[in-house]
Amino acid sequence: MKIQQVKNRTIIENKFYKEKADKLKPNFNKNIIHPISIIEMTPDVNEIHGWKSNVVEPAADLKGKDFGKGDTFILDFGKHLVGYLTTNIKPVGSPPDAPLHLRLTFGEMPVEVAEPFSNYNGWISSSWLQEEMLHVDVLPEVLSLPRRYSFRYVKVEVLDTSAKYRVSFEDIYCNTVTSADSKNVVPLNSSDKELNVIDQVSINTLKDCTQSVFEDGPKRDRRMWLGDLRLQALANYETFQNNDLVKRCLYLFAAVPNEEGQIAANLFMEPQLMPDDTYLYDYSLFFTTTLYDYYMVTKDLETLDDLWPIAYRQIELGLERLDERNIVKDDETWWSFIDWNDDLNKQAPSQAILIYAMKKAKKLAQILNNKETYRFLQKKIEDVTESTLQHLWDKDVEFFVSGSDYQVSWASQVWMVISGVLDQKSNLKLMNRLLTEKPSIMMNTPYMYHHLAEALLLLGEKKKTITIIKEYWGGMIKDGADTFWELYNPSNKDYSPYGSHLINSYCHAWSCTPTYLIRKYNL
Ligand code: RAM
Repeated sequence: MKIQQVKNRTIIENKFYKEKADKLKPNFNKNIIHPISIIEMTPDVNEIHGWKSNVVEPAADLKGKDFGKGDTFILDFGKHLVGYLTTNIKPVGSPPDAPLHLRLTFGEMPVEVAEPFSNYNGWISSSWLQEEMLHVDVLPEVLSLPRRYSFRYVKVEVLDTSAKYRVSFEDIYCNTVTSADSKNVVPLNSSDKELNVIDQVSINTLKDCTQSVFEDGPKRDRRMWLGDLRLQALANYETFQNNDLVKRCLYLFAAVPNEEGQIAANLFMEPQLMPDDTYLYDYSLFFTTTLYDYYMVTKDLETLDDLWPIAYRQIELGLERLDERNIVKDDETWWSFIDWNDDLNKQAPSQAILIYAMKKAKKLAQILNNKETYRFLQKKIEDVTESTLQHLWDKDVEFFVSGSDYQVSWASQVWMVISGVLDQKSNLKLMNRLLTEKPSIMMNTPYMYHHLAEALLLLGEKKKTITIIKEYWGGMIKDGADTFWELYNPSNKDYSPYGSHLINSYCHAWSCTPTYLIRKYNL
């Protein structure tokens, strides 16, 4: 696994862009949600991660109960929520002669409240695990937790009261937050019930990730990544139509490039706008394509005009990585994301993404009547496409190959189809070969599955896509998802690139696209 730390970098802040973004800060919609049930988690090998939740009694029954040292209960709020928890705690018995010591654990999935977090041994920070230990000195108390949590389940553990008093939890609720407005969503009303459910779960996923910016996941990383933004924006156009938020996010990314003009892979919003020191070859290029998508939906020429220089700069930087053959250089110094898969070679999919981005940029140049750039891109696209076919297409295996080992992966074929280097007939043949040959370098994320689905839809393969959507995203629902997950490998459901599924995000932006695929392509 690679961690990028760029030393001595300079950020060139663009105040004009930043001010435009600031003016577009969204309003939040809030809602108070109470838990539905008190549950218990029981081990079950047939359930994902080995845990099944069983209802013990309605959450309303909590009111008559009191708890002392060592007592625990788990609440199920019935659906995934993002927001702030409040509970009204009262003492029962003698006057409280010692503080109340509590632990609260929040879980998007049963496993997070069923297994101790001390089991976690992954390589990213354990501080992402959602847990709160606190002392309450004065009772009664209306306790409102300052941190925002992303959860469906809450485990309450009374670590201690005293021998003389116990506590009751009179009320517990979550104040949910999102800047998405559900009133804007037109119901799908498909005759296919399964697609309606998948559409709704996609919308719930997008809603919970839509905050002051489009976040990747409200549990983790709680920040905006360009690859996620691109897909969220597409799903958003078909649903919440929060187009000003897409605009805000584009200006935010544009406001803090490095000294070369490269846009960072992700941004922090607090304590002030700050780019991460991670730069991904593919994500930077997606700035240009996200601007293209935004313009096509909104026809907002002013924004296109403003952002075109920095959007075009990403293409120039992408082209700088080409070797003398016009092939993206593959070495140890770069990181292109593509998918979570340590065995995946990124060269061919990155080459395809460069071509895809150049094609979008060419259209933008045409819209802006920038003839010189248009002609330049036209020629470049031809040259790079020709080189791709010459050096990366293997006539014998009839697949695109990547890297010095000539690797055949799903990602390379899918991206080459999306970029349109072959004609439609050959693309169709390639996708059919891919689906029957099933190369061993598979896909691990809904992010990559989205691209598989989109590649098929670009070829008009609706039936095959519906099957994939039902098997893959529908599979998550069967495994308990009420928002879609960051990672899902149906043949290894414990998969995590971080070393433990406890830390995976179970409401993840890049997973929200079935609503886009279903609505955009009339599935
Ligand atoms: C992870 C997150 C995020 C993604 C990056 C590349 O940190 O899942 O969504 O964009 O990886």
